[in-house]
This record gives sequence, structure tokens and C-alpha cells, in this order.
Amino acid sequence: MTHRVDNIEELKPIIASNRLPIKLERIDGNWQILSGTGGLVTALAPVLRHNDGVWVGWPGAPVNEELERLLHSSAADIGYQLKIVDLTEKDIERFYRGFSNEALWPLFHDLIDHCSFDIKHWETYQQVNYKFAKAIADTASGSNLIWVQDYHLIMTGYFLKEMGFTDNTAFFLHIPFPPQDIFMRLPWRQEILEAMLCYRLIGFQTERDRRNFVRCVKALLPEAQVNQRRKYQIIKYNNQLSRIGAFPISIDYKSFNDDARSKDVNDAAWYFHERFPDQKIIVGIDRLDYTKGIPHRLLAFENCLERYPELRRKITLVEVVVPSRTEVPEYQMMKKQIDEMVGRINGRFTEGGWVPIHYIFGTLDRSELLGCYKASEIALITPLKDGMNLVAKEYCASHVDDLGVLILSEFAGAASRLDCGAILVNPYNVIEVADAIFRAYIMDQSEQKNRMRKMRSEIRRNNVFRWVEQFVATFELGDENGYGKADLPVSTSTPQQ
Ligand code: GDG
Repeated sequence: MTHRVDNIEELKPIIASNRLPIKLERIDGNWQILSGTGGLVTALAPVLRHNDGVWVGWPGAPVNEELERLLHSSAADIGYQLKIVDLTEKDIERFYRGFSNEALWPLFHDLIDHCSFDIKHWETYQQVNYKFAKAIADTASGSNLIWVQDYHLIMTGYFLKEMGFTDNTAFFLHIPFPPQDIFMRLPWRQEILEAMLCYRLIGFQTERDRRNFVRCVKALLPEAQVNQRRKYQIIKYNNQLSRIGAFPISIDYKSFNDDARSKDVNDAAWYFHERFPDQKIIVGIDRLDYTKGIPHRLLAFENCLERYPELRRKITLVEVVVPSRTEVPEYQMMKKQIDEMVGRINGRFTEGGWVPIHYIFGTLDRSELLGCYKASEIALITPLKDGMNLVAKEYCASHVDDLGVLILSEFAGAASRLDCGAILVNPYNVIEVADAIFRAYIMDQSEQKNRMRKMRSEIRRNNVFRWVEQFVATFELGDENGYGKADLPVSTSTPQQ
């Protein structure tokens, strides 16, 4: 079913996320604003630009007058307003590094061994979420669509509800929602679930995540009433109705498809091919993170070279690792582990000028990124778990010749839609991934085209703009679907103007 949302302008969206969609850099002592990278920015920036919206978030540096002025004046260039939430060092340590990234991030990716639960972090998480709610309330009226993003800001819904915003709040979780037996470990599991149910619409990446959430609600909040509709559920809890749906996020397909034909991208792709003559290039691109399964992937590549010696000198793995959270000791150790593995595998197999792994620890500019996608005959995307994984979709969108093979982890949200053409693998199974590399290497062009066309057509149809349309259309569904203002409890306080 195609949803058309003609009045998203009237909803004047307010997006809130932990980080504003910008990158700040000090150049010659002055702040410069650069546009940010990452899945969230890639997905939402075009939406606000087209709909005159406001983005609320932390700018990534201590706020002072100079920065405030610069952010204010950059609105025209960026195409929408930025509203700053100022965070202290303690906030960043306990809310961001602590609760968000040492408790929720690993827990929600099922990696319980990486979790650390600390009451001080939890307290600061709530205080910072209150700050966000306050900043939103200062900007919003009852008619804005307040759309809160991701795991850093789950409690913001709870505080917004306390401030009187009951029927215009929505939440989207970009990371997975874990199964019940994993979620149950969280000391503040009840509070987190109750806060999520303060939002009128709660969006997950996949049906799997939505099912996990509903099971947790049933187990931990037995008084919640869960009603099944055709495509979503409605939960009534604590005098509030919430609609729960799966909305797989996507990319701006057209921009990748168009840019992939540009001269800059073709030059960049040519450059990659020139560096690895007579090779099939396998690309892996990830942020430095233990969820991305980079060591497992390197072992699988090694296993492939070991068991399929005919591929030696014929394939090169271009592994791009984008620096992330580099101040955290666990991430520094991960980087060291990857460096050592690359060194060991290259030491073991390098021969006659051929080096099996070309390792880039850094960020590519957009033309290089698309050039790298385009030049690569195979993409090896094997996270241990991932909310969606936009790189998988970008790789396909950049393959304008319909060639290329996507090897994709079955635990990436992207697998729920790209199973039509990808080779799905269990990233923990080194031998299965190694076999998939071999299968991709020998795959003939007609099979590649058949698979790639299906994936490209899926991404073209279900692009990021449709994602927004579907999310907003579901937010707006009226009484005929058993949910509407008439069903909602009357708010006792007036939203702040
Ligand atoms: C979260 C969830 C979910 C990467 N390297 C370079 C570069 N990138 C860009 C890619 C892509 C983005 O970063 C990464 O997107 P992901 O989806 O892989 O992941 P997260 O940032 O972890 O985001 C994730 C996402 O939210 C959206 O909901 O899919 O599961 O964890 O867009 O292009 N961009 C440039 N150079 C690089 O080297 N320019």
C-alpha cells in the first residue's frame, strides 16, 4: 500500500537526536560547520530540508556565544533550524558514554558481555533526557510532530508527557530491540518500557524488533492492553494509546543512483581498479564498533584464502574502518586487534606484489565512497547485529550496471528486505562466510544482474522519503483504524507554546 502524506509541512516536524546533524571543526581558531556523516543524518536531513523543520540536539562541543551565533546563521545553508541542547562533561561521560553506549547499545545488540550498568549513569541519562524534553517543549506547540530519534532519548517521551505533550510525540529506534531474555537483564527495564509507551507512535526497524518489544511489554507490564491491527499493534497503558509499527529505514536512492554516474565517482572507481589490477575487489565499510563483526569477517576472509587457494592474487579485501569513539579504551583495543589481524593475514598470504587486505582507517569523501562501492565486485557486510545497515543499501544503489554481489549478515535489519537478492550469512560462521565469498566470486553475470535488479528495485521503491511518508501516515491514522484523538485521554496540562 502506498501512503501519501500531503500535509507533512503542516506538521512542522521537530526532530530530536543526541547529536545535531553537523560536524564542528576548529580551523585557524574559528569554528567551522561541516555536514555530519552517519546513518541518521543521511536519512533525515533531506526530510527537514523539504519540510521547514527544526532539529534539536547537542552540537558536539561546549556551547558559547560564538558557536550559538554560527549555528544560528548556518540555518540558511543547512536548510532548516538547529536548536541547541548544551551538555556538560559529566553529561557526556555518564549519559552518552555511560548509559547510552555501555548499557543500552550493547544490550540492544544482544552483546551482554559488553554491558555495564551503573546507577549514576542511569540518573544522568534521565537528567539529560529531561533537558532534551525541555528544549523541545520550548520550541514546540501541540501541532508539531515531535519525532524523537534513537536509544539516547527514550526517556524524553516520559518527560514530554509530563509537560503535556501526549498526542503529538513519536519515537523511532534505529538500533535493534532485543529479545525478552536479554532485555530482562536491564535493571531499569520497567522504566524504559514505560517511557517508550509515552510516545503515541513507536517505530522499529523490523518486525523482529517490534515482536521483541511487544513480548517484553506483555511480560513486564501485564496491565498493558495489546490490540492487533493488520499492520501494527496498539498498546493501551497508563491512560495512553501507542501505535507500534515496523518501518525499515532506507536511503535517498536517487541521489546514490545519480551520483554514481558522475565523473568524480567514475574517476574514483577507476582509481580503485587501477590500484588493484586484475583483482575482484571485496569491500567492507563500517564504523569501528564491536557490533560490526570486523574480526569475524577478517577470519572468514583468511579462511577463504586458505580453503580456496585459487582465489589468491585474484581478490583484494578493501576494509574501510571509520574511526569512532576512539577515546574509549575498549574501542582502542578493538582497533589494535584489527590492526594485528590485518598484519598477520597480510604477512601470511602476501606474494609477488599482491597484498590481500587493503586496510583504510579513516573516512572517505562521498565521491570516494561511491567510487569504492562502484569499483567493488562484492560487498561483505557482516555485522553481528545491526538495526538496519545503510551501507548495504548504498552499495546496491551505486551499482548502476546491475552487477555486484551483496553478502549480508542475516542479523542486519537490511536482510529483512534485501533477502530477495543478497547472499545471507551467519556472521559467526566463518566457514559459511568464506564459502559465500567463493560463491560470489564465481557468480556469473546473469545471476548477479538478476539478484542486483531485485535489490535495487526494492530500495528504489522503499526509499527514505517513503520511509518518512509511511511513518507520518501511520502517525496520522484516524478513528476508522481504532485510534484517534477521540480515543486519547484528555491532557490535564496545556502544552507550552
Ligand atoms: C544507526 C544504526 C541503522 C560510512 N563510512 C563512510 C561514510 N559512511 C556512512 C555510510 C552510511 C552511514 O555512514 C553508516 O550507516 P549505518 O546504517 O551502517 O550505521 P550507523 O551509523 O551505525 O547507524 C544502523 C542506522 O542508524 C539508520 O537507522 O542502519 O543499524 O546502528 O550512510 O554511507 N560516509 C562517508 N565516508 C565514509 O568513509 N562519506
